[in-house]
Amino acid sequence: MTLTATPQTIATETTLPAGNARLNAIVDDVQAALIEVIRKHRVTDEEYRDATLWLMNAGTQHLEIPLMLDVFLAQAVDDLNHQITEGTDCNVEGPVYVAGAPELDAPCVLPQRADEPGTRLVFSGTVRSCDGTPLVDTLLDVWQANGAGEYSHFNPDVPEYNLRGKLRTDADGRFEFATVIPSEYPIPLGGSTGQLLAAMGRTGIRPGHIHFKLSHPAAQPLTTQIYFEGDPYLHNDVVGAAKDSLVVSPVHGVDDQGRPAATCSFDFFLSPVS
Ligand code: MBD
Ligand code: FE
Repeated sequence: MTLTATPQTIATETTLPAGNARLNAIVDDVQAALIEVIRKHRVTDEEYRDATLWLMNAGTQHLEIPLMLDVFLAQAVDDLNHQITEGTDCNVEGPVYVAGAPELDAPCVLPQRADEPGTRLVFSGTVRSCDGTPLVDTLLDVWQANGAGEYSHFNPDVPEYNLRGKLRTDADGRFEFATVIPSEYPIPLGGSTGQLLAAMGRTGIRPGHIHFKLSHPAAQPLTTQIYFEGDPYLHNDVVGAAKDSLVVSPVHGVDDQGRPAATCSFDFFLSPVS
């Protein structure tokens, strides 16, 4: 008798009525999609074992699984769940958000060192509802890397809460804070995600960006990121998250001490609570 390599149908266990039907359907589809990949690329025993080891290693590294999922899947989930036609586009939260950033009073300056790497930047703008009404007292939770691509809490040399802070819009819905322009940024590449990207020949770089979480009682919360015109990685983002609608054009000049400095502005529009 000759054995054929005809794919067998998947032998799945029968499921009990108490099982979660949605979970069942999703896990079945994930399994079917991966089996499709295995068949399409004729995955070998050795490759299967390598993948198992790679995942096992990732699981032993702090924050490596969330980083890996954010690199490959987060923007798809984000886009699907925020298909809002009005309002500012959303963008992935990413793995480096830290709760508990200090609340800043006007004039707001994101916590930073005297010699913080990066061009000085004053970022201003407004927060409005989609009909244009200023949203007074909107909370903006802001976090970013510096001009050397370093985030606090993820780089041992950077002080806690460096370039992280919370501020509020004023009576006209305006906000303003002083910071530095974040540079293009290699995601943390020291673990399994970096190992995979390097093996694939990818550089693992994101365009420079500032993260925002905006909240106001009369509006839907918004998590997004702002990018900078001219950044060479805008269309070559390892996470595939950068969107044209979220790009600002900084105006370059000098500050009152003659140092290079820039300004930029962005108006956020929040969707009404449904
Ligand atoms: C980041 O800083 C980030 O913003 C995303 C989305 C993924 C990895 C690192
Ligand atoms: Fe980031």
